[in-house]
Amino acid sequence: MTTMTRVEQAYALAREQYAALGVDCEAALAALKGIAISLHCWQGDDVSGFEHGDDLSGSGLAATGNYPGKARTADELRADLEMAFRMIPGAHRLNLHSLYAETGGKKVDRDALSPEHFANWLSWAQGQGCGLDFNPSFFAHPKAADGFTLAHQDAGIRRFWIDHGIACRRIGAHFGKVLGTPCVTNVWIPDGYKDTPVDRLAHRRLLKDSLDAVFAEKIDRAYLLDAVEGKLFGIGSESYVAGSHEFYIGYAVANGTLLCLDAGHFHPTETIADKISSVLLYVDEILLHVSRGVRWDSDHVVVLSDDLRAIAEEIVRGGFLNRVHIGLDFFDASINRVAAWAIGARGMEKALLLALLEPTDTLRRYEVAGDFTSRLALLEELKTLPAGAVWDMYCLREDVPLGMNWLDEVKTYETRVLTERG
Ligand code: RNT
Ligand code: ZN
Repeated sequence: MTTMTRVEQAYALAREQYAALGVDCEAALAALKGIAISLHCWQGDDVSGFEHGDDLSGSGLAATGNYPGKARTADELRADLEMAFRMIPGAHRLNLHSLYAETGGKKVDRDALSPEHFANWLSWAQGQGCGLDFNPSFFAHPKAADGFTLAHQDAGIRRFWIDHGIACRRIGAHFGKVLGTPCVTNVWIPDGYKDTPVDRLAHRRLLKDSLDAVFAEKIDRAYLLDAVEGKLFGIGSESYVAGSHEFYIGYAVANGTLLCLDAGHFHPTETIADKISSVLLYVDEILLHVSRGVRWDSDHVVVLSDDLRAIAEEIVRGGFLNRVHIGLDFFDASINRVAAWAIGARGMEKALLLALLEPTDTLRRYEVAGDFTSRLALLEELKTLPAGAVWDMYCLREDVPLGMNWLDEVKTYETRVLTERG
């Protein structure tokens, strides 16, 4: 039997099995094809960027591992991204950080960045047919060395970072306008204290004012969607982070920005899945940074965990697919970086597929009727239905390697391209 026949036959059987529960596999696949995941550029080079300036110390972030072959230039990073995109079914987006500017060897400080420094990225995105998302980079810079940026006590330092934020919104808007799809531009800052502060309010006041200055310019939402990302703690900011979750919930509600929920930014047993239906009662849209914390905000590669499934279920069950922007945020330097992108993005896609294959109406009916026995029994039954056959069919149709074949291609790429980088 050829692989194609096997996949088609398995899919036909799976389709019947799902249909018996009232689930339409074709509708699920059509919905999945419409979901774009924003692939984060920073997995490709351990959040290094091309400024060749400061490292991540003071940012609260850490990429651990020394797997060979990390991208050293924008061309290498783009080649790696193209390779990763070929392993992921569907049409997706790229999420860029301002650190990845190409300034042609000229030193251009962050407050002076403009669309011209991202011209290669933009024409690459046009060629790939992918949308772009963007992030100002408030770290890995001498003016962020003491751990404060927008909430710094020093007005001059705040001004520098405000100007960076303003510059990045204009770059994002330019991307959105040229590509015809709004650019989600996300503000995350590291600002915080290692040890217990006395004044928890002062920096938050400063941050609020700085954000107001960053967002003062009105920009059409058809081009730019502003998002703000909170955090519980970072390395070196264990006791206090000015931009906490509550701070940004308030800010997003009061100012009409998107709220970004990063799966690694809460207490270790706290999941973001349960937050989605709450915050979407008060903000129009949200951004997710899908990540996997292991004991801390470790940014491990996303896998098909219960947490990930719960996130996808909440998006699908709530009918929120058009209000939730899904971005990935992890950086593992201990494994092949292209494979890391592929594993994480494919995991996210699989979680969405599983959620789309759920007979939610039936489950809801049980719930409303108080028949929790049937609800639990059906949820358990669903776990062993042949979703893998539906996934294989999706990969086949999207012309992506089936099963583990994608890894063979990535390994070949590693031998031919990555190990050559020395
Ligand atoms: C840091 C935040 C932030 C970064 C990226 C690089 O804790 O999650 O989103 O990971 O901007
Ligand atoms: Zn994040």
